[in-house]
Amino acid sequence: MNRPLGITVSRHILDSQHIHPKATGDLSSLLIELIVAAKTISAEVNKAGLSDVLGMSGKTNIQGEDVQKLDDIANNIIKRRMARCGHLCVMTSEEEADVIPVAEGHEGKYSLAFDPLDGSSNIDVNVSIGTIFSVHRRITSGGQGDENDLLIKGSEQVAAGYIIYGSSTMMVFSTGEGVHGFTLDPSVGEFYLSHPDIRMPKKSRYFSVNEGYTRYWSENVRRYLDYLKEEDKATGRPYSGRYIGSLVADFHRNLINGGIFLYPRDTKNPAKPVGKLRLLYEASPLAFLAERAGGRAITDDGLNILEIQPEGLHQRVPLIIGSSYDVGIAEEFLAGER
Ligand code: AHM
Ligand code: MG
Repeated sequence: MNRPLGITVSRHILDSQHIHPKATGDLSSLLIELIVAAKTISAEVNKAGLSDVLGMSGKTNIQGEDVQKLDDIANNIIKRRMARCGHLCVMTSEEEADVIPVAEGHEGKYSLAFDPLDGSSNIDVNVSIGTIFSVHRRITSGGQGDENDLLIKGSEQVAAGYIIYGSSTMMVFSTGEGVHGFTLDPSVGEFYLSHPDIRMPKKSRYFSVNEGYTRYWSENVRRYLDYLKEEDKATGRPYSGRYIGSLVADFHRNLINGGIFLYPRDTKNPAKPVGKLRLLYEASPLAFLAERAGGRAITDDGLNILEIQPEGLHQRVPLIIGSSYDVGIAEEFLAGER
């Protein structure tokens, strides 16, 4: 059977690079190397039940969370490969307290923030998980980089994206112009363009939030949730709830079908005063994709996620992200205007 000739992700990256006459190809090489890491993680995730990689690693990360073995494996795969790619000066990962240096003599002009395996609680039960990444241009000059190359506003990202290990493995990313999705053909070991120029529907019928925490939210957030459960005048039905508990998977569904995801701040628990999700390698890269696809991302006090100046590698932010119309309505509730 003759299959249509698909556009590989490497072809797509190189073609996009040619649009920019001044591009050196460094970002393209960086992304191509990251794709190899993604394929390696995908292979590990796909055979997880067969090898001894499920369960806890026995370690605790900087966030005080138990590190699963697959978290640890994915972290090492990205860190080892990317440290020698020649285009990075420093990295940060959800699983490491301090910055991760690159290999001596392999320093380059970008920095990388990543969550190696997001949605850890779903690892052992065969539910979609993902890898999230964010690339910035370094601001220090020469040699090894430092924290300053990572503590940069999300609006300055030069590339961001995720890999979702779901019913198929997909990579979705943007280098600033458009958001494109590529599906891994495991029989060939290659990602092919399957979702060119993804646009997030303006208005949605879905909301994603962990409602178990309702009692910890502000009055305004609770009123917004009540609004979502009222009958919509146009459809005669309330919004539908969809929550997987893997940010990548919840975001991916909302990106394709439209939807709003919320992880508001916990107002009653002093240990979690600003929500759960991390700015540098969860909120900011997904906010970059949302905006490039026509959506929006704000905090629960109305700040644009991409305009927050990061103060720490593992800083947390309340996150509201999704279809532009719905984020707009949420914003009005959060400001007490409705
Ligand atoms: P993780 O990076 O340790 O997996 O934590 C982040 C995950 C997100 O994928 C998801 O949106 C959220 O935590 C779910 O948290 P909760 O179980 O509190 O609803
Ligand atoms: Mg995470």
